[in-house]
Amino acid sequence: MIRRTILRANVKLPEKWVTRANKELRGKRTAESLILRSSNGFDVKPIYTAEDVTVQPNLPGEFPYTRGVHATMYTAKPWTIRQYAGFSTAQESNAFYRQALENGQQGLSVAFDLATHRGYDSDHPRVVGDVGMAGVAIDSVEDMKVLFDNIPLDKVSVSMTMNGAVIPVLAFFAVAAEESGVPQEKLTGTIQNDILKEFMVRNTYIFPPEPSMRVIGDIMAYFKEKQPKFNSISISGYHMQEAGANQSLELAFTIADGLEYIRCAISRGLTVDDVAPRLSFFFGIGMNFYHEIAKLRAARTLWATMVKKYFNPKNASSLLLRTHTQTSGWSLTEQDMYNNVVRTTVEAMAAVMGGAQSLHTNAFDEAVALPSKTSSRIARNTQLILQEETGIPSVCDPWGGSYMMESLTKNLVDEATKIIEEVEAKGGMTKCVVDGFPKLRIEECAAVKQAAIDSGSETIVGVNKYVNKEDSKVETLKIDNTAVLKSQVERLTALKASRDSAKVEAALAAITEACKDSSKNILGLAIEAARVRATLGEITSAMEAVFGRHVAKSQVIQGVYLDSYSRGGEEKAEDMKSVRALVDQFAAKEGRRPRILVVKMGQDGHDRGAKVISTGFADMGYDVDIGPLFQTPAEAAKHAIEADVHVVGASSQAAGHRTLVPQLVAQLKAQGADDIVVVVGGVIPPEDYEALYAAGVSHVFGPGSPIPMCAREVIQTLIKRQK
Ligand code: SCD
Repeated sequence: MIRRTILRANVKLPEKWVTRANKELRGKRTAESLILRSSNGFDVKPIYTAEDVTVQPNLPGEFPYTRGVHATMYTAKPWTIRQYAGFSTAQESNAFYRQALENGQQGLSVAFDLATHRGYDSDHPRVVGDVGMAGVAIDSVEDMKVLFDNIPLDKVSVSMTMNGAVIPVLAFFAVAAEESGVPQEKLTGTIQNDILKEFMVRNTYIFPPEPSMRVIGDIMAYFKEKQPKFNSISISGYHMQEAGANQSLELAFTIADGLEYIRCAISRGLTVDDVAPRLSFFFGIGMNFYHEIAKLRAARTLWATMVKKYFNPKNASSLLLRTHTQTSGWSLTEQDMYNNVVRTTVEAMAAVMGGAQSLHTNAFDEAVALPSKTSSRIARNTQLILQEETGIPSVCDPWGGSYMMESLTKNLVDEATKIIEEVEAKGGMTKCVVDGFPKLRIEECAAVKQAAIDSGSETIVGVNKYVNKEDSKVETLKIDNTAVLKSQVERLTALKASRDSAKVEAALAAITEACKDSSKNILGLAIEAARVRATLGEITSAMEAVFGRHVAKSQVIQGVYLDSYSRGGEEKAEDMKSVRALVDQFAAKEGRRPRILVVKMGQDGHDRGAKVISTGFADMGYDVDIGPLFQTPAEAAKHAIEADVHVVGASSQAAGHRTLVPQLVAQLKAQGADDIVVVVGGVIPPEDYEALYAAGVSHVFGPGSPIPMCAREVIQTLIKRQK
């Protein structure tokens, strides 16, 4: 949210209330001016009455499940406390999981490092900066066995966030369980396996969209036969919200993705009832409290209604939208970091009041680093307190029947239905993802939101209002990337020396053949390969030989940042103008506009920051190039030189900057271009600033830096260099 709006024809306020409100307001403003325009585009009224409720919801456990998928909800079993974690080596992550389970965590949720996500073994030259950083490094079944050592996989359900390299990871998990005495049919848990949203926002894909959908079909078919208690996909809106989507877009694209996965299953000869009961969901929960509760209620309603309409299942379980939720990582701020505990608590309350099945609460320091022991404990305890101290779980759907909540839920259902119908009319989500329309809609939303924050029309306490002038440094967790890398490489070398290479080669060749022949199941063959100790990189390469590796195209959206920022008032519009004037001054002398290349190096695909910066800088008069994702420092330097840029802006969200940015500066120097200014932005802990400056970086912009301020500092540096 939110800006004031004027009364629209379809927004009615009760007359009696308007009279009373106007009297209270004593002419300073009108009752109608209290209506807010939500970021979803519909109006939020200051008062709701029975007249706003056109649909009375059914009971929890009844179609369309608006009030919950179970009749008893948390009164019989509260949501699962499932903290997403993983870092460094399998051994260190295993110790962390065991301690978390002892201290009240109820399910596991594994975070893999970016090398694993993208299907590279730890010794691959493209991943030096990524191994063990944003998650745990897994190269083979041996690592997976260490990861779950002494964790009973027949009792603890395990979620794994893996999409690109889903085949080798599932294969390693099945074999690790089997070798610890737990057969596949007993395994409970969830694999994220939601490739469509990867192409839209998260970017840890490996293969192009069509073969990626084939892989998903293989997994659904395999699970139906062999791993029936495992949820085959966690259809995720979370990453859309993190990338900037508002609730309507998040809802609509997520539900539309789900419909597409059912179609994918049907196209392989499965039925809706073979797969839909094991499809699960995942939504982000941000600071828009009422709307987030309404969103989960709307999601259940939409899913049940749409699945019934399009597939008419026989099994009622096919209609149930069961969902994991995570508090918003994007809402966390580096400034005045302890405020994040409060934000996470409010978001967690929205998740559970919305009836989520499972929840991850973010740690307060995740704006800049992986969570420390202390911040992880506070995050977990936030949920334990909600479960055991507040009484919140003692009532099913506590907001049910609220005039406001029922009205917001219906608005969201209506708004999302329109978008889903637009997607369906375009031929479904795979087609839309290929032509890029959902991605652009989300990026546009992100730019508008960032401009609203930068201009102050949307408040973030401690960032653009009530800024804390005192130093509030927080100790953060550091991963020694070089030590993890060394240990992984040693383990890989030992593994390769001890296995039967002829068996490995035969197993990999069978995978390659299966990729050419859709009657074969790739997952079944990957499990055979895992048994003989093929590595993650090898299994991926065996598939890549047929499928190829996907390369995405990047586009810069123009105009929306300027438009939204200027709405922050005259002072803000002037601010933008003064940056543009500096840009023009530079251009007049230089004979061309300042040119910036925005790069993402390593396997970090979080590109919201890069996209928003590109849009903002373009709106302030810069020429902007966006580099392709996943560049090495040498490739980024070459690109910068070829594009003849004045500045390279490296955006880093996954801790790779410590290794990759100094390499970028060195590469520019080595290629004779040390006149190119290097700036860095994103999730950069303050204690890393000095090392970056020492390496030759000119500016570091941490989370929450307003774009006009960044654009001004960069252009001032360029002007100084002109003299
Ligand atoms: C629950 N049960 C009940 C009940 N409540 N039965 C009767 N009455 C009630 N009131 C039953 C359920 O039916 C189920 O049994 C069992 O109890 C377990 O409950 P559940 O509700 O299914 O809970 P859980 O096992 O925890 O599963 C929750 C999901 C699952 C379905 C949502 O998919 C899940 O755990 N997802 C987590 C995904 C995750 O961790 N993602 C992290 C992503 P049956 O099964 O027999 O029916 C992180 C991420 O991407 C971060 C960002 C990034 O990396 O980019």
